[in-house]
Amino acid sequence: MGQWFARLFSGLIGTKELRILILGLDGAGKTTILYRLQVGEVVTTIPTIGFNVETVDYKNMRFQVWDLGGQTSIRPYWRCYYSNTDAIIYVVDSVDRERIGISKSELVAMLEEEELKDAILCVFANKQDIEGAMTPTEVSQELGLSALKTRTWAIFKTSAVKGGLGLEEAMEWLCNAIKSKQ
Ligand SMILES: Nc1nc2c(ncn2[C@@H]2O[C@H](COP(=O)(O)OP(=O)(O)OP(=O)(O)O)[C@@H](O)[C@H]2O)c(=O)[nH]1
Ligand SMILES: [Mg+2]
Repeated sequence: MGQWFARLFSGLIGTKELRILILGLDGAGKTTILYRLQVGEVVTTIPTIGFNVETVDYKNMRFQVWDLGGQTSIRPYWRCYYSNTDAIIYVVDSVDRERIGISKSELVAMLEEEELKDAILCVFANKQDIEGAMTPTEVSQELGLSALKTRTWAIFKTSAVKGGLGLEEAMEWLCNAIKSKQ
């Protein structure tokens, strides 16, 4: 019994919760993705004012996932959450060609932050189930991702609603990227 407890405790102490931020413009699908990852279902969302935070377990890893509101007036508060972040999931509405430039400037500004200099970047080119969505290659070009020299990054095509397309693959990459940094 004593040994069993000891094992249980050493297991828990050894489990470091990794910190992930989900960022992106309003309406990109951040909250939908958070709950798709956590409960595996599409939930009905309302625009996030403030944040949602949930624990997500994935392949022996435990993540504390923060989903922040993306509206223009709320974006300045993103920086309050930057410290100790292991990875950023940056969600793009691949149908929103009009605001892809704004999405790029927010991303560029964020990546210049000292607190995020070691954070892994995983871009979700979301809403791929909608016809006319930009491909990941287009999204990558629009965001200027090829200019990132020192950052560990990748882009995935996702749909938070249609069978959770791409989410599994993206999480798999993220877990491996985090592991190889540790
Ligand atoms: N077709 C489609 N709709 C999606 C997808 N992901 C999210 N949505 C829809 O997009 C709308 C906005 O989704 P949210 O998850 O609330 O967006 P958000 O990024 O959290 O927005 P803020 O909280 O305002 O920053 C909702 O109606 C979602 O159902 C997707 O992959 N495909
Ligand atoms: Mg939201």
